[in-house]
Amino acid sequence: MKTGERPATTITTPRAKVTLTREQVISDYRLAVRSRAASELGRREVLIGRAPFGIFGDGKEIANLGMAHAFRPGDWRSGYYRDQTFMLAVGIATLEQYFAQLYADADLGREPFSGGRQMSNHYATRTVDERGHWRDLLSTGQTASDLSPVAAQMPRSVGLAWASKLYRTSPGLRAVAGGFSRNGDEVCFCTIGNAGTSEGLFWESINAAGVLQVPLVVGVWDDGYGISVPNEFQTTKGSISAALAGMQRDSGPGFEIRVAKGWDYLGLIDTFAEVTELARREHVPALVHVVEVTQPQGHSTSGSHERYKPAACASGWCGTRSPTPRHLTSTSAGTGPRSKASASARTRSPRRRYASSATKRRRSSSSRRMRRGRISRRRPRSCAARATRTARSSTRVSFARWWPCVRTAVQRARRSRRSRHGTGARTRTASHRICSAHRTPRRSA
Ligand SMILES: Cc1ncc(C[n+]2csc(CCOP(=O)(O)OP(=O)(O)O)c2C)c(N)n1
Ligand SMILES: [Mg+2]
Repeated sequence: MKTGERPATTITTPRAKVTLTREQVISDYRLAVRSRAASELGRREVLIGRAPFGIFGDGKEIANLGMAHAFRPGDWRSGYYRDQTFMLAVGIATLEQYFAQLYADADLGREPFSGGRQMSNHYATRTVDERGHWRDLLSTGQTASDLSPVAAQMPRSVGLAWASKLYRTSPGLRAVAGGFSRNGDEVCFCTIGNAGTSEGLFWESINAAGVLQVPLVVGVWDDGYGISVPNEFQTTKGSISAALAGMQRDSGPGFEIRVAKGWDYLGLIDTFAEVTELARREHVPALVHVVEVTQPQGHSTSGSHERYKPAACASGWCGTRSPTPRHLTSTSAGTGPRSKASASARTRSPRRRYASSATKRRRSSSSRRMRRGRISRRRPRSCAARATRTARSSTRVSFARWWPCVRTAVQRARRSRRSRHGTGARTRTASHRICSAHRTPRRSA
């Protein structure tokens, strides 16, 4: 752009020709930042004992947005716990509901997905109303209830996509399709993590979808790890798209397989739009392998990924670009994409990367201290200490101050939970019991 020239007000993606206005782009950016702030605040709420457990979608924001642009009312999602940005983008969830679920709020008005019975980031929409009558499933987006066993969403996503096929091809069904299907145009969007693709359910489902030729779009969010296990140790060729290459459709039926980068906003929108159009129009299944997504806070609130990932990965970069700006990754100080740490993480061999020399040094020093009886291996850190650490690392990035809407959501969810259970109720929650257990002094042998 030349100096003095007005910036373009729209941008069009190269292949699928999706046109985005400047307002749409800014609104996506805001949503990504809010979602990241919600993940950070969510973790903090768990570590200070206000919520029992958390698993979040940080690092997957842009991939989620890419998929959300292709989603239409009447479509289905069958996914896993990294889809909060998608759910916010397509309007199935709000930030208030997200925090209500984190606090396990039993009120269905506030936590409509499961009334506090599911883990965080587990969503669901209803197919029937209070009187047991079918709802109009074409007026809004739908999601099947999230399941905790890895890859359990896969067979169900094939079923949902197959339903579209049957509505299009079966005359008997077409006659009763009102409120369920418009000529079988509905697509099922399925999401799964890279490690989830090692499950048998994944392979059976992909094969079935390829044989049946159903409108299924699978997004694989690949952060390179399944908790602590890197791709090299569990996926043939270290890449699910490479392993599935033989399923790529050529002259005959098969899968449309694409690779996209988790930080490439326009590329993701373009890729998902293209394959979704194919799935909708011709019922060709597709898989988008989204690589270079990050996981800046680690797997869940039940662990510390600093213990098993190289420093660059644990800080959210892993030798790639972060899907949100650098200052938003709370622990990323000094480890940008071109830093020595990330460069060395890229070039190290898998086994060496798995246990870096820094990790080995730390392990051997802590085992020396353990032998001398200074620390005990299993001593749990107190919740208070963990909370202080988190609060300290977050002072640099004060999301709550920057993004009042996230703060309002968290406060509203807290307040309504308190008004229902009374202020003392928190002391009786599972989360508090967990925290008390952490505070219990450990007797060392
Ligand atoms: C059948 C089954 N085995 C193991 C687990 C424990 N588990 C939960 S998440 C997870 C790792 C999933 O990794 P990945 O699919 O890469 O998703 P990510 O969390 O990295 O996004 C494991 C092993 C489980 N929930 N279900
Ligand atoms: Mg993973």
